[in-house]
Order: sequence, then structure tokens, then C-alpha cells
Amino acid sequence: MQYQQLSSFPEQFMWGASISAYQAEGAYQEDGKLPSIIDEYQHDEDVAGFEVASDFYHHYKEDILLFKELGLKAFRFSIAWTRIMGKNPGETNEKGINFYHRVIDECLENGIEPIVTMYHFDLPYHLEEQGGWLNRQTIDCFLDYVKVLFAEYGDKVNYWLTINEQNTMILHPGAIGLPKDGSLPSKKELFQINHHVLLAQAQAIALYHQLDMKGKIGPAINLTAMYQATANPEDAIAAHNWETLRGWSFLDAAVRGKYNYLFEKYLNDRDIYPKIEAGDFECLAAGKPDFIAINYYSTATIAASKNDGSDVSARAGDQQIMLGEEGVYRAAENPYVDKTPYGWVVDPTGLRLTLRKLYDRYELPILITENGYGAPDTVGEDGKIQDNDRIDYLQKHIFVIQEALTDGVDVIGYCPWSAIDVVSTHQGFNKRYGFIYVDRTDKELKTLKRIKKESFYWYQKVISQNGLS
Ligand code: BGP
Repeated sequence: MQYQQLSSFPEQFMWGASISAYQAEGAYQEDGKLPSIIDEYQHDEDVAGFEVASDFYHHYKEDILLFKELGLKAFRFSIAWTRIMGKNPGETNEKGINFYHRVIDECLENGIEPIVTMYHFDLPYHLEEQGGWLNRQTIDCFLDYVKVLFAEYGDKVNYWLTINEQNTMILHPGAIGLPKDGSLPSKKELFQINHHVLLAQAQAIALYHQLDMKGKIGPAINLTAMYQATANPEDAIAAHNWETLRGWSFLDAAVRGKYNYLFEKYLNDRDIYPKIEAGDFECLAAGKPDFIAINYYSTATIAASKNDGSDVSARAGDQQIMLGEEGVYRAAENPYVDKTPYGWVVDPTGLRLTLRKLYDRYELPILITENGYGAPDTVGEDGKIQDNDRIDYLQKHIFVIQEALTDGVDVIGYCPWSAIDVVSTHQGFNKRYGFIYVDRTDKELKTLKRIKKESFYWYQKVISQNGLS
């Protein structure tokens, strides 16, 4: 639908940018931080580099001042559970707690709204050794951690995100590294893990509301609309399978407090339905989010399963991200979209469709917590970083957000990935997303100096005029 006039971005629109703790902070063994699964898992040695990452732990002041100069109204970051909790029940780490007080205070003093993710892929390793999320007790440990978060930062933070991309954790468990023995959980275990994470999330949300805290809380899911490859009705069914099993099933549990009917059938039919205890569904229903956060990068195009052993294929040659499922759906090419240098589909219009579908379904405010263009930026001889493809990508996505706002979707903010260059989940430091370049490579730490990219000046202008020209 085209309009005679587009709505403006609301005055309070949260123009932001995002990072996560383990991809940005470094200082992985400093000030009492415990090891997380990221620290202990096997990674591709050529591109890991989480030990120092962007060294945000030591550069946070300088970085937040740059964010102020960029004009950010909001900064989304995650807290590392391993930095603030000890190994024993009730034990906390003062130095870690104080670090996040300093980060939050620095944001507030500079007029930046902190948006805090509680859990971004980095489970404490000692919990992993006791079964990780497969062990129901991890839910209680998470709740102990969440209580510390609310007690320490509850009066300063207005936006809380519970779990980052639960669907990625379950659907692509190898994307953040492999356990020491190289083995990943079985499908049955993964959906048990999923159930426990849903319970942990619901309890965190319910607790926040019981405590009558001043802000808002919601999940952060990876959500993308999909297209059916052709007008073949079988492609339409496969596309609906995809949409339900990879997106809605996670959000229906979080927002509606119950398992989606098709998801239930899928789990039962494959004998991978999780063990549910008495009261679990009441618990899910008691934790209703105030808003939904989404990470949006690409769309998918889906065809009917051939069910001949060929339904699963690697995304853009990336063996960590396998797409398709035997007997359910398979990935297809879309001739109408571009791709990033890493083979990710670029589809701004797909964001508008995703926002519409999401809003149709739950009618909750939507915060975009990730969206961005990963590319191997380089510093030119003039010292400048011309990341025009990133500008083009972001500009087109901002335009469709404005269209979605005009459609009537309640989008409350946009936090592209990433505020500053960080280590990619499994593709290294040279896959850069930031507005600010960090002088290091996959192999060499170099100076870690911060350099503003062209996109920095461009986004600064967008924010200052509250939208595109
Ligand atoms: C999301 C994660 C982020 C981030 C981003 C880009 O799935 O929440 O942590 O890394 O994807 O992905 P990548 O780093 O694999 O390029």
C-alpha cells in the first residue's frame, strides 16, 4: 500500500544501537568474571577473539561519549551473568555489579536510555557443567540473577530484554560455538531446553510485574517474514510450517502463554515433546511481556520438502547455519533480493511485512533491537571508512519502518547492530557491523582505536532530524 503522506517518526522514538557483552567487552577473566560457555566452547580459531573483543570493558566511557556524539537516544547492551554472579547460591561479584552501574550511569548522564538484555548466549560455564538449560535448576539460578538485576538496576533501567534470540539458540545451537566434546544436544533435549528457557523468561517477566517496577520488559526474538517459493500450494504449506516452527511457536509461548497447536503436533509426532511439570503452563501464562523486541536481518524463501534427504542445506556456505528440515520445508532462492558480502539476504520490504505480521498477531509495541549489514570494512588511505553499502542498507530499512509506522504498526525504537564493531557470533572481527570502527583484526589486536565511519555521520544526521530527509 502506498500513501499520499508518510507518518513522521514519533517524538519519543528510540533511535539506538546495540551490542552484547561477550561480543564487545573482552576482559573475559577480569575482576572476578567467571567463565561462560563462550569462553569454554570450541570456536573457529581463525576468527574467535572474544577474550579482548572490542575491549568495551576498558573503553566504555570513551564509547558512550561517542554514542552521545552519534546522538543515540538508546543503547542496547547485555549484562554478562558471569560478571555479576558468583558460583555459589546467593554469591555476587561487587566489581562486576559496579561495572554495569558505571555503564548505566554513563548512559543516563549522557541522555541515553539504557536497554538491557539479561541473557545474550553466555551461560555461566559452571551451570553448563551441571547440565545447562537442560537442568531445570538453571531456571532458579537465572531467577537469582534476575533478582540481583532488578535490585541493582531496576530504578535506572526502563527497558529490559529477557532472552536474546531464543529461537537461534534452539534452532542453530552450534552458531555460538561447540561444547568441548563437540556434541550438540539432541532435538528432544533442545526442546526441553526451550521449555526451561521459556519458563525462566516467564518468571522473570512475572517477577518484574509483581515488583511493580517502573519500566517495561519483553523477549528479543529473531524474526523474519518468509515467502513461499512459488504459487504451488505445497510451497504455501511449507512456508507456513517454517513461519510457525521458527518464529511464532517461540513468541506464542512467550506472549499467549501456550504452545502453538502446530508446534505441539510437530513435537508430539516426532516424539520430542518436552517434559512438562504441573503448573508450567500457568507459569507461562503469568509472564506476559509489555512489548516485543525483534532482531531482523533477512527474509527466507521456502519451498515444499522433497523428503528425499536433500531438504537441509547450509546458508550461504556457512556450515554452522543449516536451513531446511526433512519432511517439513526446504530453503529456496529468491531472485528479487540482494545479498551482503556474507551471503545474507537484504530485504527491507521484508521488514515491513515482518512488522505488520507481528503487530497483527499480538498488538504489542515493537522494538527493533537488531538489524544491520556485516561487511569487511577497511580504512582508506585518507583514514576514512566509506561504508556506503551499510548506509544504503540502513536507509532502506529506516524507510520501511516509516512505512510500517504509517501502516499503523506501533514501532517504538530502532537499534541497529551494532553500535561499534564487535566480534561476530562465529565469523570473526572482520565481519563488521558498527558505526564505529575498532582497529583490530581477527588475528591482530592492534591499537583498538575507535574511528567514526561514514555511516556514523549519516546516522547522526538521521537521528538529529528524527528520520530520513
Ligand atoms: C544475531 C545475534 C547477535 C549478532 C548478529 C549478527 O543473531 O543476536 O549477537 O551477532 O546476529 O550475526 P553474526 O555475528 O553471526 O554476523
